[in-house]
Amino acid sequence: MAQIDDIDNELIRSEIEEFIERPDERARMIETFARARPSMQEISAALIEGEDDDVDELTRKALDGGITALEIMDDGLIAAMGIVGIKFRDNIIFVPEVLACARAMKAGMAHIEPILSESGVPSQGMVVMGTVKGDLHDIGKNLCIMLLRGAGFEVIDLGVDTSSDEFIDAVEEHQAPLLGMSALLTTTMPNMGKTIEAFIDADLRDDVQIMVGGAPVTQEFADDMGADGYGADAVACVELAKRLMVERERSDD
Ligand code: B12
Repeated sequence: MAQIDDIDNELIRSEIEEFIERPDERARMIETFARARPSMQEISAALIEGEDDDVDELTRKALDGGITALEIMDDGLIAAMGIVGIKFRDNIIFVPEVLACARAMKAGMAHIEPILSESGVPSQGMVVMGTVKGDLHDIGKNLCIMLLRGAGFEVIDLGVDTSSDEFIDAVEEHQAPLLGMSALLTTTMPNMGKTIEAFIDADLRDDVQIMVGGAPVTQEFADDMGADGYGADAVACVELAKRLMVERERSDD
């Protein structure tokens, strides 16, 4: 088991010691950052401080130094968002600070997006993606989109606050076989189920495979609302999309 002193970066060490109180979360954070290389910890520290210029610069340097975009995404950017999320939940920081962190996250994502979205493989199919009605969180959805594009999927991004009608119109217009919905709020999660019901009412449910995700979503919730699949992270989202496409092709035969 990793120890706090295994983490190189002083700011990360003090953030964990000062703000991460729950033993399970503390152990998870120590484990995550202890295995991240120092340059990734530096990116995380800059993101936690909401320093978008520094994240921009450090991400560019890391890529120039040969670190992969996927490692930067996982060990630099997403890892840092874990600490930001806990501090937000525990009222240590508030919306303006989180917005600064989100801006810093986007500054890093701007560098890794072209790389992760670059695909040398033939088209795997069309996916419509959006964050559900009432929900403005888009960082996780955007990461999923980057990796989907990188895996060869064509993605129509409907952005945030997407109504059932907008999802239906986009699926119909693009004849998309796959739809992905993201929700980060417990209050907006039910809008995923409502959208699935809207597809049933429009007699379109059999035409599209529906996948769902977002921090509060679980496999159980996905099953209950009648989704075809749930993915816990962006890598799982791509695996799921591939699996659902194969299942669809089999059922078309
Ligand atoms: C950043 C953030 C914000 C930013 C959003 C900026 C942006 N452009 O996205 C801002 C400041 C705007 C914000 C606002 C609010 N937020 Co907020 N926010 C967060 C925070 C800290 C991080 C979310 C994030 O980006 N995580 C990092 C990404 C990479 O993870 P992710 O989104 O989970 O995505 C991954 C997976 O879930 C999966 N995935 C995601 N989507 C999909 C889709 C599919 C199909 C698949 C397969 C997989 C998948 O893959 C992704 C990549 O690995 C979370 C805390 C947390 N623990 O989640 C709170 C959090 C979600 N927010 C919360 C709240 C309460 C709010 C506000 C109501 C606060 C307020 N009082 O105004 C508002 C709501 C605004 C609205 N209407 O949406 C609460 C929700 C609590 C709840 N029970 O519902 C949280 C949990 C914080 C807390 N209190 O603990 N927030």
